[in-house]
Amino acid sequence: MEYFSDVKKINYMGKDSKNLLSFKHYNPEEIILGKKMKDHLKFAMSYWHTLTAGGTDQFGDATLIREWDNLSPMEKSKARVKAGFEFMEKLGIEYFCFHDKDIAPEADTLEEYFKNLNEIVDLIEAEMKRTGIKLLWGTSNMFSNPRFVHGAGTSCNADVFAWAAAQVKNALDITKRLNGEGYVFWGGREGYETLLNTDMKLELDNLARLLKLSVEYAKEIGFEGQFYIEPKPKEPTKHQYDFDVATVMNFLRTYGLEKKFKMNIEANHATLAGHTFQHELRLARINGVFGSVDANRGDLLLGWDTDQFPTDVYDATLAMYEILMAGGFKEGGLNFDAKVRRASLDSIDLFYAYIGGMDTFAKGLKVAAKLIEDKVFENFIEKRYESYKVGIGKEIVEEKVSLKDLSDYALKLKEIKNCSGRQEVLENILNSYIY
Ligand code: XUL
Ligand code: CO
Repeated sequence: MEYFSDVKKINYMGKDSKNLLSFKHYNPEEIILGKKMKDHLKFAMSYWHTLTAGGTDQFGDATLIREWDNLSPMEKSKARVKAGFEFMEKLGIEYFCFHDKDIAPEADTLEEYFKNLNEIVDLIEAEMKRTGIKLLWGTSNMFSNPRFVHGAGTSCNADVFAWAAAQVKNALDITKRLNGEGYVFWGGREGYETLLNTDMKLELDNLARLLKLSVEYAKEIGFEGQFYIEPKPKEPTKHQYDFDVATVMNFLRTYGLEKKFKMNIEANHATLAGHTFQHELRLARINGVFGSVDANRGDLLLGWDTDQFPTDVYDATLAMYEILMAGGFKEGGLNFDAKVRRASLDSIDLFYAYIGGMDTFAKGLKVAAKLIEDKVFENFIEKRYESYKVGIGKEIVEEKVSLKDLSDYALKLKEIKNCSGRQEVLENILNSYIY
């Protein structure tokens, strides 16, 4: 059965095409900086937003009607697998990401839940074999079920900690079985509502314990994929422990986990933390912890995690600039952690959304590659900091001077001359590359 029969394979038709079901910039086989566009971008479909989301929000019920809505829970899960692979094939998307809960119905007992999961994983495995589509990363949903009301690894209830451990164990088994390139921890409820009832130290220690146990188990089963933490400052909790890249790096270093994890950076989480997407990518890059990306965008006027599809070429260019400068994706990729608006009622809107996101990042990639080829920012930055290449600057960098040496040097200075930062002209140059 075909689930999206009104859509055929989406092809690249170039920027002047009027066909709304075509790519204007994403030309998968085109070579950019010596590599195919599709291998630079490694686009992935998010199972949850694409196949299970119904358009609910804090005030309203589901609005999005799908072919599989009226099926029994297991049949619905099977239909979603088929629809998901058809969707990815039609868009030429080669990766997907999922939470355990996205693919199979939960049950009263863990045993039954794992049985459901296994049955669906069989089907996913067969579809992966048929299509060559790969798993970018797996994860476990430890935030939706009421049992996680106080958190998962950070719950005050040790039984919940054990349940979470069981879910992670099973999700790691599945991810390994499906040759997943990575495994993500996003701590949706790993945070607090009020410190009046919270043992912050124990919660953080326990969160680290859960991560350590997971790393150990991965070793035991021979899972060699990359582990990621996905930072987010808040929502659903008032304060989430994985606040931003800097906070997560400090956490990992505190608990000796820094060599085991990289970052999965989401655009909308960065802005919620008061940073730009580029800032979070840059910080990860310069610290060697850049891993993967959840591409989306928020809405400045709303201020919560709206998870909209990325359409801003400026942001995508700067993101691709950081990604290329980090050496590009290795185990990671570009997962569209984005959903259509609840008024975008039809299945075809999913295609328009992905086409827009893919074209935006393809254009961003092309512009970023050109900027890097021409060393636009590198040359400027190199010149801006040239005082550290010679004389006193060189000695500072080589750590050959004491505070007293510097003081003696400064006392002899007659005048200090600063150069312009040239922000406006750099912005103009960036725009001229985009236009
Ligand atoms: C929530 C979010 C998650 C993670 C995976 O804001 O981004 O979907 O990406 O758990
Ligand atoms: Co995400």
